[in-house]
Amino acid sequence: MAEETIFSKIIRREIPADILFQDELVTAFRDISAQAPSHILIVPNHLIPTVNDIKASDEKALGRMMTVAAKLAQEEGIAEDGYRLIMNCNKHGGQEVYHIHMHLVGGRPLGRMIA
Ligand code: DGP
Repeated sequence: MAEETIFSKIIRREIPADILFQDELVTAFRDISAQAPSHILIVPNHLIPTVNDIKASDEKALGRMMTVAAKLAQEEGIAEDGYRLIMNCNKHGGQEVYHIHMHLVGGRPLGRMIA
């Protein structure tokens, strides 16, 4: 059984966060250490520790994460200029919180990035 992270407490609204969207599958909230004018984390409500742990039964939540990313990009006013969606996995990927999350980052030019 994977251990819960701080994100489960945010999802259950046990600790404060700037939540922008929540439904039965996903929650989106502003990153506490924003790297750009818009920096939002979109997470499944149920715990999946890393991308390596994703199962077919998670596909509905993962699809909703993409739909919500597109909706929030529109609402943030960054859709036309563009933005980046990032999911870090494990140590080499720079993952710090072991509850999968998609970073939605935009509001400034981000430059080319592979690593
Ligand atoms: P990653 O390195 O991909 O695991 O990114 C984790 C992100 O989570 C990092 O950008 C900072 C953010 N974060 C960590 N703890 C909290 C928190 O308690 N609240 C919020 N809003 N964001 C957090």
